[in-house]
Amino acid sequence: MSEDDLTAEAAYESARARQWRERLRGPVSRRTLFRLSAAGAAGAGLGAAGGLARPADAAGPIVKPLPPELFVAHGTNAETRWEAMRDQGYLTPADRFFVRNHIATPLIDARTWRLRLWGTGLHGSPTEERPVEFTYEDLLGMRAETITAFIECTGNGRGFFTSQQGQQVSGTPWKLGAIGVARWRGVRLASVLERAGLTRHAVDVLPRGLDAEYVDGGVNMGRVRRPLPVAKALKDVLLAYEMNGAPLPPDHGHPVRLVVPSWVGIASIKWLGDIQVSDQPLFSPWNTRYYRLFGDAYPPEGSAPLTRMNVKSAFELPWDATFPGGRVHVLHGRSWSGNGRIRQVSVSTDGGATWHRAKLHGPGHARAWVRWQYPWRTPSAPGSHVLMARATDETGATQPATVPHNTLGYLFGAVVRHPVTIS
Ligand SMILES: Nc1nc2c(c(=O)[nH]1)N[C@H]1C(S)=C(S)[C@@H](COP(=O)(O)O)O[C@H]1N2
Ligand SMILES: [Mo]
Repeated sequence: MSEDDLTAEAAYESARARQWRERLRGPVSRRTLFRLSAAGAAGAGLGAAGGLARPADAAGPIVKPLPPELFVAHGTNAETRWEAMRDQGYLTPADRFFVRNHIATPLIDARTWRLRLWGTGLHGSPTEERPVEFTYEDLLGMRAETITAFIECTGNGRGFFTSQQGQQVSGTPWKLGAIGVARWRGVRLASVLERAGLTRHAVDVLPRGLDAEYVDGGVNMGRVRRPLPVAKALKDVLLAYEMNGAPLPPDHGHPVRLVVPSWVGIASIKWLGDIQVSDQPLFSPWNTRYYRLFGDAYPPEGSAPLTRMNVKSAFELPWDATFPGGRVHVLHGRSWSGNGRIRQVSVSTDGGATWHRAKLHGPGHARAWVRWQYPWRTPSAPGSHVLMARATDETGATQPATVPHNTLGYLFGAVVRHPVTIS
């Protein structure tokens, strides 16, 4: 099967990409385009006819400081160092919350920002040119709701496909730091959809970011957007304008982002600009060519689009941590699952030969993580050891020893082997 036939949707996407390239050669000169993209606003001059907000001026890929003791930088992305969570409470502070940017953080003025809803799933089928609009003030004036939830990149743990399983995958080689838990405050997407005139026939919503268009391998995929079924949109999705009690920072979606609890991070669209609401199923590259499982274990068009995250655990330790021998050292960590609460965590300090129950403590929100600890009597002789943590959630889902390969390296849910040294 040729790549063109991957799926009907993929063929549609590549046809659209071709049309896009043809448009680029049209009225707007290459020079102008270069200037626009240099400003992080490629396509602003082309998209204007659509009546959508122009992508805002971009800053660097990431605006906030990324001190090396808090983050590991990966190009336009940065992962939290787990040791930076050791002295923290339940939540991940914004200064150490991981950042996953397809392109770059745009700076958007909340005063001129508008959320635009349009499509055949709304009464009167408002068009993209004449959408239903909400200002930032409009949203602040609606009933607020607060939820504690993780946002986790679908590729969190991707690096372990290679380091533990010897497999090639593409994408950012995260360890386990592409997750954070925050208290998000905002308005329910359900309330906004209702006000905009949601019909009984709506099936999908397609939220889209205001960051620049994403180009992959020379193909312009358009702005970051991923369809969400109406059922999930109405269930527990938030349009968040606050993170941990402060206005949403630029890198995390200012002025408004989606928070789609328990689901793959890509669903939680940042810098939200518009939402198409449709009475037909919607597609974008983010539910056709990305965020499905591809590879020998999966059908050629990939698995179904990914939704819930899986079970994972991490120690609040540096990679290759060093301990003095012959003492009791309390190991701390956190475990989480997109299926709900964590029921049990076991720790092995001998590479998986024996397992011991960890003690769970503090809150264990269904859509976030639980903290745990285990007192380890360190061996007296110097040497290398492997620590492992394995969680089981309320549905009985647990962490296996290995996971089947997928080419994009998503959902690495196997037990991670954490190397430490006794000095
Ligand atoms: N507009 C937009 N939304 C986006 C992204 C993006 O690049 N652009 N990245 C997505 C991905 S892949 C993830 S994992 C989360 C990361 O959220 P964070 O950067 O606040 O941690 O945002 C999602 N929302
Ligand atoms: Mo992600």
